[in-house]
Amino acid sequence: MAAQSLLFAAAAPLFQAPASARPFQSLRIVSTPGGATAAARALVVADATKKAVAVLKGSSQVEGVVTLTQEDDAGPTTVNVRITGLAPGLHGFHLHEFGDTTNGCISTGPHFNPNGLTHGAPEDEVRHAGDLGNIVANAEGVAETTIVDSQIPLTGPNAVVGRAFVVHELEDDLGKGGHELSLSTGNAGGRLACGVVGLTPL
Ligand SMILES: [Cu+2]
Ligand SMILES: [Zn+2]
Repeated sequence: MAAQSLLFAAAAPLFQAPASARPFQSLRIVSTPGGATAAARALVVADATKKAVAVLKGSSQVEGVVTLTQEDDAGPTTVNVRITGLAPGLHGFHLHEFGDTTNGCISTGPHFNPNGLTHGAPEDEVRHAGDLGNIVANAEGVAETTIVDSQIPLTGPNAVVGRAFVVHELEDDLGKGGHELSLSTGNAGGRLACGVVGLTPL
């Protein structure tokens, strides 16, 4: 009887088995010899969590640590930020193109922009991939936040490992300030501290 169900399930066109054939039971028989388990295991391997860290330093007293976690290759990256020594208020926070600090944070180049778009807010369709908006420092000069973003993966062609985070002196106007720099940098002013993104153990 089991062999009959198996034959039927294999021969029947998908989704067209009559209700009386109890398709769910047939399906269970077909996938019992380890097929589903093997597929699940393959999925886990492909989607292994990746983690990275950037230690931010600069010429001022501003410093911080940024950790990035991506649980699966197609999913968003969670960015945990803790930066100290800031003036209270908003500060532009971006992922810049290069992981080069030869000449300080200026060597990290422009905002990471693999799609050749103009500067914007993190929620805008038209934005640099590196546009993470502003972080807010409290009265003690500490900015602590968690950002979830889909444009800064740790794997694939647009991976940000080897690039750098920069925290700025001023508020990022998110491309809407009308300044000549609004559509390239958000007019966020000087670069207070920066750090190169590198892989770290989970
Ligand atoms: Cu920047
Ligand atoms: Zn930008």
